Amino acid sequence: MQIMVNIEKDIKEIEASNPGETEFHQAVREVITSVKPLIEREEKYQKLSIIKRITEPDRQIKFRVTWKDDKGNVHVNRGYRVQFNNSLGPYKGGLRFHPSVNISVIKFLAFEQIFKNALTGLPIGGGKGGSDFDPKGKSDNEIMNFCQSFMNELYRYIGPNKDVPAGDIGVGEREIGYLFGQYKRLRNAYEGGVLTGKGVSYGGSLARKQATGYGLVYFTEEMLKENGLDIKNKTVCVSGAGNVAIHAAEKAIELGAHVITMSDSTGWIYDPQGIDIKIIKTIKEVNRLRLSEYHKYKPSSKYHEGKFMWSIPCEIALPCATQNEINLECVKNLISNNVIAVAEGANMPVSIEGIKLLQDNNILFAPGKASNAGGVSVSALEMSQNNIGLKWSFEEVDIKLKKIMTDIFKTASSTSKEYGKPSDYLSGANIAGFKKVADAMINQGIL
Ligand code: NDP
Ligand code: 2IT
Repeated sequence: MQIMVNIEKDIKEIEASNPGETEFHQAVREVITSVKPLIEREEKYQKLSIIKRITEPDRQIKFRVTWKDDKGNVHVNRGYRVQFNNSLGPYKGGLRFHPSVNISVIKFLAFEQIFKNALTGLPIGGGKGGSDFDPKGKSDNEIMNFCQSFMNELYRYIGPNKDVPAGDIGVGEREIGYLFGQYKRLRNAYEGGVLTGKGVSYGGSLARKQATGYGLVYFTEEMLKENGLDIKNKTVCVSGAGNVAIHAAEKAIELGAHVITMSDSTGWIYDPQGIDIKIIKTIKEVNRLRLSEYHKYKPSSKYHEGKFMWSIPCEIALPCATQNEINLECVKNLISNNVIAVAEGANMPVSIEGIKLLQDNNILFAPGKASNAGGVSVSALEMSQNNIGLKWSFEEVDIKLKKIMTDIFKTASSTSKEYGKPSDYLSGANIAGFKKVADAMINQGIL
């Protein structure tokens, strides 16, 4: 017997009790709408108020971060850690340092992380944190001061079996190093598994840096394969020029794709001859400069100031910058240029209306919580290596990553079929992730 559910009423109530949190509302709407067929199938989810429970974080921590710049001026930023759900393992998720960070952004990211982490099949719960601190233009010393002050407060709430942060926008190996150093000093203990994305010489996993971007391409390959297609010789547009974008482009090129765009927060480049990823690494990773520099190395390329609107024709789109970077207008540009697949490297880069238009036009769509899960997966492998005191080779980790991404794809695909929505990988991923977390919550009692 099918159960009557009023999903819209639940969503409206969640919106009303979290006023103004637009990104969080968007993530909740996307997940809750697509799990309707699951809620209708089994009475227990409604009876035990799972929607209300799963959308309310275990706790939300907000704190002051005071730090001194190189001129001696004192600054105050706000720090956050949202510990959303630990039914499957310790809270796990990155830290984002960006001026746009607020409680809504951190909650949406932590909420997505719960289901992403469930899909990996590894024992990790969902959390996220960060600060409205802007790392742009700051000296190394200022970054270190900020990270140390941030950890002076955060250390009380985290631990290898409690909550394990990692990187995200604005937080890479350098920042994780400073955060880890301060945690170690405050605890007077070497607890390697408290943070992931560490430098490889002190407990970091090989292939963690590459994992999100490579994993995105492994997932995309699987999705194309199921639909009789191949990434080889395809034209690919990538957005972003950070950790995820660089390694997605690198792997796509290695597999024979033709990557022709990348972007950053000030502009975008179009290189019809194909992006040279070595040049991008020199500009963004080594020198921390703007993408406009690329033209100096490759005069045949073109730099455009402003937001990338996905107006360059491509067959595969890999958005790897930030949330809502692909609005309806961008989707219309992609469709009019005959795109065949859009796979999310960033978290929630395509708006809800954008996803609908893509799916209505039968364009393959890979949802971020499935397709960008490679990073957190290798983070969990880093925790395992720290636990057992061993280090796996790059190849060993890469093979495990590929298998995890293939399994996530298979789960999303088979679940989409099981619930009557074949090739709707968004519904498949959301239902599979949600079911796993909800069932664990139910088994662990009313908490
Ligand atoms: P980085 O900080 O390394 O890179 C982010 C890139 O996106 C930069 O090129 C940045 O421009 C650009 N960007 C950031 N914000 C904006 C904005 N508001 N408008 C335009 N461009 C912007 O971050 P990551 O590569 O780590 O993260 C990218 C995305 O991937 C995020 O959505 C993140 O949540 C997601 N993600 C990251 C994972 C990871 O392991 N790192 C794992 C899974 C998902 P600029 O160079 O000018 O700063
Ligand atoms: O969004 C994400 O999955 C990340 N930023 C990575 C999280 C992690 O704990 O490695």
